[in-house]
Amino acid sequence: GCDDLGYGARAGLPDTHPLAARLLKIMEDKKSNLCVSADVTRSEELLEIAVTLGPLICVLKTHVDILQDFTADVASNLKELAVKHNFLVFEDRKFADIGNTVKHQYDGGLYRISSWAHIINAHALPGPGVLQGLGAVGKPLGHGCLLIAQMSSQGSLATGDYTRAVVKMAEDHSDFVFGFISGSKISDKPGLVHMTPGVQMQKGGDGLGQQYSSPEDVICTKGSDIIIVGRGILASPDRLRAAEEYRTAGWEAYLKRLSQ
Ligand code: 5FU
Repeated sequence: GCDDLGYGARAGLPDTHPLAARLLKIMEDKKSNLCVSADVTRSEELLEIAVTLGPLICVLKTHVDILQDFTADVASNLKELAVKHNFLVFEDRKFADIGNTVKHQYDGGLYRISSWAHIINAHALPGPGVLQGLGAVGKPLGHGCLLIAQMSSQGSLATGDYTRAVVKMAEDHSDFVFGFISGSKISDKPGLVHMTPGVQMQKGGDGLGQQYSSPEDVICTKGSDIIIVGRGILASPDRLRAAEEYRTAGWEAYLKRLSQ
């Protein structure tokens, strides 16, 4: 509607986290609110997705712990491709432990996530300590965190009062948290970014609890900012064409929202 600022305008607001500003600017420049979820098990395929779909996306989302052949080179290649094609890398690690543990999980181990992922996410379940631990690592690096306020899966317990408490925790930690994983817009603060998984053109599910909504529904009706698409693109015989279809659908839904 008329009080609904565009991505570019939100990037320029004084309260917008620098990483959110960078993301919103990328979205405006590339006319893309598409995040591809690169849920593959071989590194070569992950990098191929980054090469071919990189120009169409604002964010590449990874689950690095499902790769069977991860090496430090994969991370550095991903970093280079993110620069080349101007997208951000989001490791969907869903941290959910005490601050001291998540600090090590973020910075160390085999994956050294903080050395290559611009964006991570966390459950609010442990309380603010999870953000203190992650922030100790991520803030000096200029990284940002999304809080999981809702989930796309059937029977999710992240609803109602829990979701409202997550919004408050995000707003209270705006030096590190720059948005949400949610099904819809849940905060009126224009600097916060909403990213929504469980997106496919066709409604339905996957038989393991996943539930899908369309790009139009997520962006235009629900007021979220970014569609996260995995199998809707990955299962297509022509991934490039499928990604272009999702990019267009997401962007047209955004333009429709702005014009309402
Ligand atoms: F937080 C969430 C959530 O609530 N639902 C999700 O589906 C994360 N996801 C991720 O988005 C999930 O782990 C997959 O990586 C991706 C959805 O993939 P799909 O193939 O589009 O169903």
